[in-house]
Amino acid sequence: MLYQRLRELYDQPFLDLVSQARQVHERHWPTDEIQLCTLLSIKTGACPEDCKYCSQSVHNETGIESTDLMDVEEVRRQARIAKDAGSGRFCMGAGWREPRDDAEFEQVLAMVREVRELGMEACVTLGMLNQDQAQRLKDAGLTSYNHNIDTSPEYYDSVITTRTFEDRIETLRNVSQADLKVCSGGILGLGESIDDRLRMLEVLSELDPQPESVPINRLVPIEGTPLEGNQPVDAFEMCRIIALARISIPGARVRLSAGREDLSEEAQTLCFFAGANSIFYGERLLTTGNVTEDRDLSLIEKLGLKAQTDAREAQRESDPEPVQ
Ligand code: SAM
Ligand code: DTB
Ligand code: SF4
Repeated sequence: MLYQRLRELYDQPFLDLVSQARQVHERHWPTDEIQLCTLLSIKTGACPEDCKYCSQSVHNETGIESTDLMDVEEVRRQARIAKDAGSGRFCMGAGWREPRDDAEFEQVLAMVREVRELGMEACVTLGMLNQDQAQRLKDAGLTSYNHNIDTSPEYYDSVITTRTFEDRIETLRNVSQADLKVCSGGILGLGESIDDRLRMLEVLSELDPQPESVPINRLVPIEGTPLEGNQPVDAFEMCRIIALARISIPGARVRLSAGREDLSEEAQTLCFFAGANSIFYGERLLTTGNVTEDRDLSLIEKLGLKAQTDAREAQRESDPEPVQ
């Protein structure tokens, strides 16, 4: 969807925007269902990239402990625990610029196979990917590859300088060419303008094919990063962007991602109403905490939602109708 149209939608009164997003949501998705995704950091820290928000970059002095790549057995154990706790998707993240074609990549392929064997959706985020690597992940049974564009092309250089926006798009192209689904979204609260947020959604919605899932993260400010003192993103702002993501990418799972810990249950509910139908579930994200499972399950129950626990694709209209 083009910037101008996104701007018009955005400039409406809040409730009008949310109401339109809800209509789109109702046409494309079951309204009582939420996807629960569990994150696991399979290799933490010592990352050469200079992403200004990230605890894992060597350029930031955050004091997190770096780890080697996790054993396949341990990943299997964690995935099993996640499945037993009701999670339907297992997302594994590595603090890499890109994977090398070595034994460690083989190890990641083995992790993907294990997760798929448990009947969960499997997603990995390993940094930049070439076509051959994408194909090997596809062959191992990977459901989706996460690679966020993070922000607008214009603001990108203010956040990351060690690789370009175009590099990110190329990885997404390689992922799609291997017939893998794309999971791509961004972060709010980096110091970007509203225009940047809309441009980010313009780029995401113009991807062909559109992403299968769109994580909208709210910056988790991390001590020792250049963004540690950033102002928290207002819940209504978060909700507006979720509504726009729902309208412009109707067939995607829109994920209310990092930064839920200090959003009230009411604010999260508003985000669900505006089209978010996925969350990160489990007490940890990658290097920071998350809402506890008990609290999430209690909110899900209060709202009469049910977790989508199997690996099927949710029903959606194959031919999305544009919002007038
Ligand atoms: N190294 C890989 C990469 O950057 O593609 C994968 C891991 S990286 C941590 C995955 C995504 O998590 C980032 O693109 C960013 O959108 C999100 N993220 C990282 N740190 C964050 C933070 N402090 N707050 C919110 N989102 C964050
Ligand atoms: C995404 O969009 N958000 C996740 C996942 N994809 C890999 C990561 C959130 C990280 C939050 C900060 C941390 O725990 O280090
Ligand atoms: Fe490395 Fe990914 Fe963190 Fe950037 S976001 S520093 S690439 S782990």
